[in-house]
Amino acid sequence: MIKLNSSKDNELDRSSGTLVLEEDPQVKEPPMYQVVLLNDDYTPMEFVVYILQYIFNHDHEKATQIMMAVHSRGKGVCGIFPKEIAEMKSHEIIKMAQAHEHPLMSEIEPLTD
Ligand code: TYC
Repeated sequence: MIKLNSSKDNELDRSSGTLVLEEDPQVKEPPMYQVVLLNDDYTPMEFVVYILQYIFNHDHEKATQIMMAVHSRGKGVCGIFPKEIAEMKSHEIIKMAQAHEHPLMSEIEPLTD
């Protein structure tokens, strides 16, 4: 068995036959962020569905499901990305909403693992 280890150098645990490799910081995954959509009383449902298809490539059924979850629960996750991409997509939602004079809002939240 091979285990990844962030603190120790490579070592072999002979009793269990486990090779413990030092983690390479260059191959560590970036911290991930959720793009969250917030409900409001004015943005048309079809506009939200359109945004979810256009910015997140969700199909119409998935986009409708996310929109309805946000509509009934107050907020919901549109997707999970590295921080810079999550920020870009969240800004894109707000820009498109403003361009159409809808109050639709989005934020990003770090994913704690
Ligand atoms: N609540 C809105 C309506 O009834 C629809 C809506 C859904 C708005 C999701 C924002 O993030 C949202 N027209």
